[in-house]
Amino acid sequence: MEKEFKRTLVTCALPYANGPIHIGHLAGVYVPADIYVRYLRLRGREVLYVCGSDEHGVPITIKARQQGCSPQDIVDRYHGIIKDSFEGLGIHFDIYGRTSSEVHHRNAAEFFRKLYDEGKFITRESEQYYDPEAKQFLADRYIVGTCPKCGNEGAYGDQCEKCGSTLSPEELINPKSKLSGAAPVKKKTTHWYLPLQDYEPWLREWILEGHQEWRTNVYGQVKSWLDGGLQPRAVTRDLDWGVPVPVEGAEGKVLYVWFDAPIGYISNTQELLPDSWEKWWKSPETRLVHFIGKDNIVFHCIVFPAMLKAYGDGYILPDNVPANEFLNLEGDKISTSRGWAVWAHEYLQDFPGKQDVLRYVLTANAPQTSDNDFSWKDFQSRNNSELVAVFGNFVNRAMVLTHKYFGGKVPVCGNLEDVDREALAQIPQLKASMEKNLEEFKFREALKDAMGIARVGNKYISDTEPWKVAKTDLARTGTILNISLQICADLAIAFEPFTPFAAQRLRTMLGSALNWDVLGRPVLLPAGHQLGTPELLFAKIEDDAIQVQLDRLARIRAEREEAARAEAALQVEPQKEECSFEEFEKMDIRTATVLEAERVPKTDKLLKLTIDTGIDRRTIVSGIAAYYTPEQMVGKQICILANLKPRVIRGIESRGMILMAKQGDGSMRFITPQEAVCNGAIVG
Ligand code: B3M
Ligand code: ZN
Repeated sequence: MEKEFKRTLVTCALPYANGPIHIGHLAGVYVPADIYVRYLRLRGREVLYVCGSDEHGVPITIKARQQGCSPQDIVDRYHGIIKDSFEGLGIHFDIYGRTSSEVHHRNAAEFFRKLYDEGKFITRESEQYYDPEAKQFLADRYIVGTCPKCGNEGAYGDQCEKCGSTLSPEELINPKSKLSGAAPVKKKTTHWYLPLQDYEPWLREWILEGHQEWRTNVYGQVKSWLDGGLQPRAVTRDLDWGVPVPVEGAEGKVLYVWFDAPIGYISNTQELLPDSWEKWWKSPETRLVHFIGKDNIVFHCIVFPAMLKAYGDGYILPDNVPANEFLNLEGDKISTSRGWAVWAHEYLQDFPGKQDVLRYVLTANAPQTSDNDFSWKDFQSRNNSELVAVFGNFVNRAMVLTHKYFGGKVPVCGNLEDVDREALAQIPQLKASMEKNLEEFKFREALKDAMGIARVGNKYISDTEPWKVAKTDLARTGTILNISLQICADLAIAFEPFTPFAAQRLRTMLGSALNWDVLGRPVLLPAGHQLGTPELLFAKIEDDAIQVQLDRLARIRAEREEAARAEAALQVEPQKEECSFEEFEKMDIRTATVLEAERVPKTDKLLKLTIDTGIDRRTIVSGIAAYYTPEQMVGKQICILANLKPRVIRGIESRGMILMAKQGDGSMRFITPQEAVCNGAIVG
């Protein structure tokens, strides 16, 4: 049976304050959460909406090192940027806190301390890499070496970004510390672990039996973790950035970022509501919902609940965790480090006043059940052919015609005809579907319903043609416009969660505050009600604005390909099998000069060279046209293998081979003596 709750606590994953947020974050977590919260508020429900920056963790310390500043500088900078991006997009949390705050440090330390005092942790000694020069234990990310799978020399201790393998630092060949470059040594260290396996039966019952309504991607991931068997999980780290471990003998250790970060939800609530936070966290009448991305599922469904369970004291558990899959960008994985992203703060600069368009497109394409793709062409076409051509166009026609024929006052509604009744009848149905979808976190589908109302309106006004009817029957025109305006009011409500800026403009135009309950009722705006001035809700996005974005991405792609090529060029082949001196002696390598050169017709690769070998003049066909023009070759002294068995290439007999140095990316350069020598000198 559905439980009745009095209030809802909505949390959004706390973004790491080590970079700005991008459309992947927005589509996966923040836009759906915001839709949900706005919807609940429209319905008059009691909601608390909590988020904040996650300001600990190794990536932040690495970024600080790269930029030559302190971790605090990094989190201060990105906390501000991220907070402003959310505000700019209409995502207004009740509190956007930070885990570097004093309240949080105190809270997280107290949380650890209680579990520690109650013997809820186990300790384990292990050997970990240590930098003897920097005198510091090394997080996996701080160790680089050669990938055992693909030979990439820049693989990290946890992952090779080249071949995508997950690694452990032990697997790296020639590991080096990123701090000092020294070879790390193994050193013993002790850490505290939460024995997750003890919570397994309870987790099974609570989630696998009790929450079968959770999204299949979430439920499935939880099930496979549980079926795989849970292991003790370290909750401390050897690091100097984070919440210090509050027990004796733990100098130089901090809480693991995934231990302190979820406590951040509680800390932020406390900071906002020092006197009443407990009603949000410890009342069975509160429904807790975590919005997150799929990579955070294990922490929110297994680790944090186990922590809360261990702590006891009446903490509630999430009633749902609607995690999304990932959003790709133009067919490629979004990657912060490679710059392959659309950043929220840049979008707001490039498309001022178009926050709704991004919210709309990210919802229409939400990666709810599987990864999905964002493309700029789709962005443009959804704006132009949906928001502008359907929603905006309908509202504009209704408003402008009412001003034209009725002085901007809602006209009287006369007798209804079938076409009127049919249009009106669809709205409550769409509303019911929308409610169901929103309650079930199906935001993409709910948006379709909302757009369905706009389509009903747009079709209705096109079919009834009030601008024509006005020539003969002004009363009927009034009825049509009355109905159209009621639908406009429905839209102002239905779109509030999705496109809040446009919804607000529409309310202002309609001169009415509207709540969810009236959506779909016959009269939202009474006859005689004075409307405001019509203005366009959405504007067309032209090709050039899209081209700017495509060009930017093309530049990033080109730079990335160039970097990959440059890196490939440096890859060298392993040494070949041994050969004897006699075998080598058989090869007649000697100097020669190119006398003539021309392209071999109908090929891109081949040059036909006439060569003075010192012993004769001959023709050699060589595959170097991609690297040298015929003009560049003429007069050059080169080395050739003279006694290679002749071959006929493209109908030309080639006698010998030009010696080339070939790099890892396939590019070639010919070998030339350091100083000019006579042709025919033996090389060996
Ligand atoms: N800082 C966000 C991430 O994985 C991570 C979430 C913490 S939520 C408590 O992007
Ligand atoms: Zn690799």
